[in-house]
Amino acid sequence: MAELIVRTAGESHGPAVVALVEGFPAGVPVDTDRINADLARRQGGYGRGGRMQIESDTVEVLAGVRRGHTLPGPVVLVVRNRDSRLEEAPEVTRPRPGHADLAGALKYLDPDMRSILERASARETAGRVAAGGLAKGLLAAFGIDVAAWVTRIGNVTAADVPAAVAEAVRGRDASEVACPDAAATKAMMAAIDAARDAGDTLGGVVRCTATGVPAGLGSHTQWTRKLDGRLARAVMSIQAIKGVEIGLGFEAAARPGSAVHDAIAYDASQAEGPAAGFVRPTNRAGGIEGGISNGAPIVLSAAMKPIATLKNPLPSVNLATRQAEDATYERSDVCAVPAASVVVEAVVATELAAALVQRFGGDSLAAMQAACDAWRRAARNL
Ligand code: EPS
Repeated sequence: MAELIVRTAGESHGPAVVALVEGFPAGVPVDTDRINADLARRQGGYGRGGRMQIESDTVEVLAGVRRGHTLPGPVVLVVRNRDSRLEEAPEVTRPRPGHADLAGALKYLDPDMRSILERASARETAGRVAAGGLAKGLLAAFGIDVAAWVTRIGNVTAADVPAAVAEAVRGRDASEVACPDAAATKAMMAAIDAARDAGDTLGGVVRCTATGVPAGLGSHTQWTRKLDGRLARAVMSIQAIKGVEIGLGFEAAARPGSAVHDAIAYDASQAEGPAAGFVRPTNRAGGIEGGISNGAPIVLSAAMKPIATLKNPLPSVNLATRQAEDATYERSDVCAVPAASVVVEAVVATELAAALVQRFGGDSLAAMQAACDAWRRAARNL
């Protein structure tokens, strides 16, 4: 069975971050301008630190693309690091609480945690965003669009987010913190300034929506194939993400069933749509029931913890002496939630592309589209 898999390689201060994309269908248009626009968005956001002044991320295609379209073979995408100084970077012996430092040192029995943090760093997500850009090209051919934005930073929550995705995206793109609510944007920036002044960091919440997803992605037949499980795993694997909710998420636990589940209606005018005319006046399930997409937009939220590198560090222990010392401080970001929103978008796009390949076969875009069209015709006559 066709399987789309994305792997990355590369250290934060090594020569490059690389993404290897296997099982991607042939004949999909590759828009490097669009990938570069996502890479630029990932670098931005109020609260980023000095590193992003150095980098200027752009994608290089090393394999798997000819004349602007994917070949059947694997695709290799490269994002070079300007701040490449892995050999010279100093040893790190005072682990930062909340970072991979200590757990990694104990696992690999290496007291120089440089060997851990370089790969644990969120720099790796440049590779996942590049691969996500490729996946977005496949999704676009099926009318699927994925968009994410920030709904919370620290204790500031967006109150006024437009229901229409295109409008929310316009608001997001005008905001310094990728939040569609202009008033909340100002308060979020003030909260980031206050955290910076205190030598502290801030986390937040990202909301992601995928529209146009046809019913039938994922499967109830095996836990490994459930779409919600796959999305949750992909999003939870992003650096610093500590919670993922689909649809109502934790709120569903507090409500009676009648206020959680989405009533079903039929609207013949939407027979060509992603649910073949079966519509829902509400979408509290977030577009997934029984591990299968139901044709409604997929909606998920992700909670990001504050960055673990603190200018005003927490107590730690020097591994070389076993003496109590403050944790290491290295140049870092105060808040990277806007960047994380771009990464969430990318991994959701990748996971949906993988589910689409599993559903409609992965040899070529044309074959997948023919299979999808055949399913749409049959679903209308269900
Ligand atoms: C990171 C520390 C900072 C961030 C980095 C993640 O890098 P540096 O140590 O070079 O200042 O800027 O994020 C990126 C480089 C990126 O591209 O997102 C960390 O410790 O995780």
